[in-house]
Amino acid sequence: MLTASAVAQQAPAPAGDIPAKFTPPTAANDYERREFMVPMRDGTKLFTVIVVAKGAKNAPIVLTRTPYDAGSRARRQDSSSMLSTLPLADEMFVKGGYIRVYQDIRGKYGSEGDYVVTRPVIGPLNPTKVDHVTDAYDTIDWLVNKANLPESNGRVGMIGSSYEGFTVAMALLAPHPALKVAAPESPMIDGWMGDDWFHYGAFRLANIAWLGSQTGYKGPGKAPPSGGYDDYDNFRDIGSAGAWAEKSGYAQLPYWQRMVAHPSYDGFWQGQALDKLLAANPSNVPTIWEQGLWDQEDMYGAITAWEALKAKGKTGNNFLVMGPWRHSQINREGRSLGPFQWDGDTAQQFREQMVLPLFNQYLKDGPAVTLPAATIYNTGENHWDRFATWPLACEQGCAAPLKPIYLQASGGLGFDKAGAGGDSYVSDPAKPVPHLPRPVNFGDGRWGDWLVSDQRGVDGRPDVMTYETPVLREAVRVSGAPIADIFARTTGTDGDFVVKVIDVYPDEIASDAKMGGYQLPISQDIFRGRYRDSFAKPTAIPANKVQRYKFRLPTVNHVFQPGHRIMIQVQSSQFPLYDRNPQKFVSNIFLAKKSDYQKATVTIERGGAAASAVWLPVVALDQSAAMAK
Ligand code: PG9
Repeated sequence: MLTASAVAQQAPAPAGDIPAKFTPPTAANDYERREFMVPMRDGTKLFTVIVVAKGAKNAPIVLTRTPYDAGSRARRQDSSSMLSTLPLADEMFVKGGYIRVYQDIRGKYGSEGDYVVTRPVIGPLNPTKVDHVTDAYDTIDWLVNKANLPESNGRVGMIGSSYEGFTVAMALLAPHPALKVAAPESPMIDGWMGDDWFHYGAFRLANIAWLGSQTGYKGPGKAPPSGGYDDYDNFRDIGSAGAWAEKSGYAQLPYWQRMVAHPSYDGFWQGQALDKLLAANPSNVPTIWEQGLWDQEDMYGAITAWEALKAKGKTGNNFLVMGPWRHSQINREGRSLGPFQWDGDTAQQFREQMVLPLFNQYLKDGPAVTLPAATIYNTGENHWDRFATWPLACEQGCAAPLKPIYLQASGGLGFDKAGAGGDSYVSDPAKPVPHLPRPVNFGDGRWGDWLVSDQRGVDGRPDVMTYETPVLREAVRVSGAPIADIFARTTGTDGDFVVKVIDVYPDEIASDAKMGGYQLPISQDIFRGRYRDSFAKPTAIPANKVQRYKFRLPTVNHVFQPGHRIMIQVQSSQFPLYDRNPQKFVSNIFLAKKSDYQKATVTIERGGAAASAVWLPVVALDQSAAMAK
């Protein structure tokens, strides 16, 4: 029998069970994870994680600059294997012997300095001496210094999606000589025109929570609660976006205040439009721009940036890839989107067959790659198209012009202009058209796929005008950006126009019954009527006078198959994705009062001199001549 004191000697009461320092063993790891505070030219230090295989020599570097926590971006899970440690999208780089670097941008997570949302370039909108151009430059300069990273071969590629894609695009404005290749993926390029914050002036309530979590805190944050489960009710009942922000605490956030101060496309937005900045500073860095065809967040940026550089003569080193993806899906699996199945893992195909060979060529002297100018998934035939030149049809300067498909009487749609007439509906801000079947909770998991959601959810509402062709006997191929061209009058003095191009599936599909009659939107956007003459200077719509609303829709590369129909839907709200237009002209819709919201009768004109149409990029079915060899 042990005495009580003998027991105490064998198991002394500890001071606490948590040691001052616990270090999991790393000796068995096949990599090293190093963390540095990398100094920028203004003395600010940025938290930088380097993951390098043990024994690496003469290895190229892939850099991502992120506002989303470099420490956790560089850790899929704890593992002794570099392949398992880094995210799925890095597997190809690990297998290829790359050094992987993630860095917190200034002011976020482990980095010092001030965080400014999508910090503009140095100049009138950024009076400091630093921006993402200089921070990327200084980081690359530090990374290629052998004293800091002896295993490197002195060459760097940048990659990243969305905000991270924005930081890649910024680095291209004055690239460090060691930046040899870049992959901006669904980058935020123009926050007003068609990426995260507005689309042609309509404000995207769907992204507002991002501001709360991202700018409410330096580190991980969460958005303030928005109220009940149905965000349709939450945002409608309070009135304007400004009233909602006041109630939810967002009004304290400087970026929100800037947004409210700049509802129009004034110098604040124009000065940050990266497509214009890139065109003014076209780089020679080979760049592969990636964009999802159903990107619910940054649908505008990559293609616009690619076009802007193409217009500056950047062809041999400026590539576009558009896949059948939602936002940032290229970092994950790309076999499907909503109910649609693609030909294999299209995201992996992008990563391994397009990005990796380009990176290998410029970072490792790999074989020369023959990437076509534009590689775009054909969403009607389910395969990639590799275009030597693109778009195939456009307003000016393409092999084919756009072809108008006209809204016709009795819900008809056709390539022939019909006689004059109109269709009226009451657009009621008290009952806006939901973008998804209610209840709509922004966190309910439907956000990612919503752009492929079945539009029968709203078809048939009295405030949604639906026009469709007869059943197609022959396939119709569209390849380019459609242009909505709506002639309308309203009893209000402001108003929104949502236009959707839809592929209507046959009523019966034997192999997949639930797809029968599916209304698949292939392109859609919203336009805030007050901007019909100028994005910078909104004007009231003259009540009851026909006005023209002409705007470009997102790019398509699609084939409407025989047995399908082409459909166009027009409506005046899409809520709570977009804030409601009061339909009475007020100077700033963010600050509209509840009493400003009023019903309006909207009439869509058809035929004659006011023939509402969508100009479609219709081209011949056989496009073999346009394909890259
Ligand atoms: N779409 C997100 C975003 C980018 C830029 C500004 C604000 C939000 C993102 O996914 O990063």
